[in-house]
Amino acid sequence: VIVFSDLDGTLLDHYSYDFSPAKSTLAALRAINVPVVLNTSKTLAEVIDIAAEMQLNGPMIVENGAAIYLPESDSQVPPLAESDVRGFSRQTFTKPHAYWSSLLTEAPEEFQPLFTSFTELGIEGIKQRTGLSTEQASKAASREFGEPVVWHGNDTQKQAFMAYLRERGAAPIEGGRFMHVCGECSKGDAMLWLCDYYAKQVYNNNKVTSIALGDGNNDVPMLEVADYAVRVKSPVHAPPTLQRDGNIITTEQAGPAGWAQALTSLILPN
Ligand code: 2M8
Ligand code: MG
Ligand code: MG
Repeated sequence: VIVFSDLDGTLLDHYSYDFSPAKSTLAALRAINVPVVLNTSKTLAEVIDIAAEMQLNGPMIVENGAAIYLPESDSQVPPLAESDVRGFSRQTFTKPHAYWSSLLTEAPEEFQPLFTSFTELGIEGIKQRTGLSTEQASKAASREFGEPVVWHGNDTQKQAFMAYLRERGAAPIEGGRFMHVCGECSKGDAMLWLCDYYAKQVYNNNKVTSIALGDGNNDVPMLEVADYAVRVKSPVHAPPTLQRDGNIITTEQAGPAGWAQALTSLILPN
């Protein structure tokens, strides 16, 4: 079994970014050697800190499936294709940040007043929008792949903007607060890639059972294709709509408390 988890609104409280209600469950999963792979919109710089606090030292999926990073210190999982990237090996699934951010600066005049990119927001703007500290906000700003934007327009305008981006190879996806503009990567594709890698490289060709947990629309791609989908309740929006049949759990509690509750009932011995 491998657990794939979103952060904001899922393993981290939507408002406070606290994960203490999930601490004992994280420890219990560690004790039975079940990997917990963070699968998030956040950047590598942000995830490094959070993984350390959670005592997770395995692979992590960053920026909505844009890349997988594996610490070189992980002795269980063999290194990924690209080696020696600041202490990690890496597998990437999309073009770099400069490509997607110039797509935004070059977008037609009519769209420009309708959005503000992370680059335009700057550290102060990111802090205001997210409640992150200066240090955390500057780590959130260090995008390597996609570019988050704040959307100011209406829904019709949003559909037109997203269609414009899609025609140019982007696959925009909405997180809890921002629209993320990146290539055709997803949390689901990266998750399946990593399951396959574990099966071949770590588990002697035995199939991996995946459990995905998320609260938002950007989690749908992984919730659709995981063996078990856990929709963690959000205090701010309805649970994402899924097309799949079966093995869907919707938690009663929000955020990390719901996370812990679902994993306790799914895999931990009572
Ligand atoms: C952004 O991600 C969240 C994910 O749902 C969002 O779109 O609301 C990212 O910029 C991430 O890097 C940042 O940490 C987070 C902070 O709320 O916002
Ligand atoms: Mg989320
Ligand atoms: Mg603008």
